Amino acid sequence: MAFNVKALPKKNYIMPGNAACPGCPENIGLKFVSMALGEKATLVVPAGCTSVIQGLWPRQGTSMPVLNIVFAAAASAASGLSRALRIRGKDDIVVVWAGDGGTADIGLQALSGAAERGEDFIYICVDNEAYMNTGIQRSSLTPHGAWTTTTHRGNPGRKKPLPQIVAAHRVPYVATASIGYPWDFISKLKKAASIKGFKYIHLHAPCPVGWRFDPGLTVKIAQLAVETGAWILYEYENGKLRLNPPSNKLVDPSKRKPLEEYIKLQGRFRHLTDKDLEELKKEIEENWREITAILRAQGDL
Ligand SMILES: Cc1ncc(C[n+]2csc(CCOP(=O)(O)OP(=O)(O)O)c2C)c(N)n1
Ligand code: SF4
Repeated sequence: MAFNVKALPKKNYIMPGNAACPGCPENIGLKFVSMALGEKATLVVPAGCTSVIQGLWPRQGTSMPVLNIVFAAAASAASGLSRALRIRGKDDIVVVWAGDGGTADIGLQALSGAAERGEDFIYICVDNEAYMNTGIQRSSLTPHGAWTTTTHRGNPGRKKPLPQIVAAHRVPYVATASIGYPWDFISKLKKAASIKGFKYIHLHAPCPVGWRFDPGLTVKIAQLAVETGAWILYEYENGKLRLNPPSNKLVDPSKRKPLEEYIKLQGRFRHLTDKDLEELKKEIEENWREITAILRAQGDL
């Protein structure tokens, strides 16, 4: 959705001096949420880094209203909040802001229920690919081979295809996004806000602490994930899939940067064996194959 950059709110909704680590992707992403939705957004935040950085009075670091809630209940609380606001005639936008652990593991049941009921809110999974707030434990969104404190030799599993799982609920809007592509994320937020019903945005959010990289590299690593094809930017609108720039130019693998450029900057992949690297590449190719098969079936490729 096109938007006028000059018309974005000038107000700073994310306060300086909050408790985030330097280079925190959750803070960066939340700033974009506030730029896209401004006064209209009410956040529902389950346990995780953001609940500690932004949600806990008196240290709250955002001027957006925040409802802190237990892990399993984020999507249920957002359902109730959104319904109550509508009954009162208010058009505030309820936004769940939950980590990958809080979404793909502990909050999945409530998320699925809200999606299936067609509740009217935006669910954002801020995916830093591990349970960061409690010390970098593996989640079901940790990629293959990544070190975490519970996978010392590298994650033997692979990343759960959560956006596809949510899309299978036939909700009106599902998108992937990245903190390295703010215009794409902001326009997806604005589009989601204009649609009635359940909207899901899966935000890729590289974490310097858990991924072991220099905090000055957060945005670069987010961009490399997309440029190497490890993270694909797309959206489903009423069931129709579309690739978004720059991923729409990367269907041909020869157009992508080598995966090694993304991997080599991260300490969590330092121990990676050639076999692990091949496995990771295989997984990424499978993701692309699935996406391109859908585009072909739609007649768009
Ligand atoms: C039911 C329950 N289990 C465990 C915890 C402890 N806990 C608090 S934050 C957290 C990690 C959250 O990870 P994630 O959702 O990925 O968000 P992140 O910290 O990475 O932002 C855990 C396990 C909890 N608060 N509630
Ligand atoms: S651990 Fe990562 S996600 Fe959590 S506050 Fe620090 S930089 Fe942000």
